[in-house]
Amino acid sequence: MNLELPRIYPITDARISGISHAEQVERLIAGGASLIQLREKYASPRDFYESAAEAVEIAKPRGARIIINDRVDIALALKADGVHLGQDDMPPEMARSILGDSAIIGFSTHSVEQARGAMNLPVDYIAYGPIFPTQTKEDPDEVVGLESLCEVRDATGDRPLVAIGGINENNLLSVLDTGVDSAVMIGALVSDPAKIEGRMSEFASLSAVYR
Ligand code: TZP
Ligand code: MG
Repeated sequence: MNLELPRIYPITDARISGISHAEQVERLIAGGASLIQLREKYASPRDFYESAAEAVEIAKPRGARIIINDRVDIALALKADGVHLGQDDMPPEMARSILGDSAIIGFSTHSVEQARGAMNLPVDYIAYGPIFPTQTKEDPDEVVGLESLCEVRDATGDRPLVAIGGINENNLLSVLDTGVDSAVMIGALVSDPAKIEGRMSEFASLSAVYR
């Protein structure tokens, strides 16, 4: 469990961007992304499997890693690099036993208590949020804020920690200042499909000072 995370961790969203996961992955990689999560809350498992397969095809030869949101079965079938699980998804211990030691497993937490609890789980990184209000997630948990993020940073030691929720060009540096390993972004990166590559590369250079 010694995962090196890039400072910017994009997640795809086919609804917000209006383009496929594969197209988003292509543009994000062109802008410098090296780790991308595919998140699909509306398509059927079959459609998600098919669109994720296309995205993995794009990412593999370009050396970018793909994490599948929610679906351990799809991650396994596609030999994706890992899975991202929430509090109500399959337990991380079970995902670990299915996917093996080399898979990246990420786990969402929404309170200091949950983040502390995640330290006892076989997960490669802990996600914490929403840090700021977000329009992207339906029925989001309560906003946790930057102060609480600092508390979670202290509580998680050297376990990789990523921040999520409402992160954009105006608050990115304040998030990275807390010492988190990555800022996860959806809307700020993919909501205008014509700007995905440019925004990814802009955020990557803005965050380069934290390397
Ligand atoms: N989990 C907590 S907030 C969130 C998720 C999936 C949505 C983040 O999207 P955005 O557009 O970066 O606020
Ligand atoms: Mg989930």
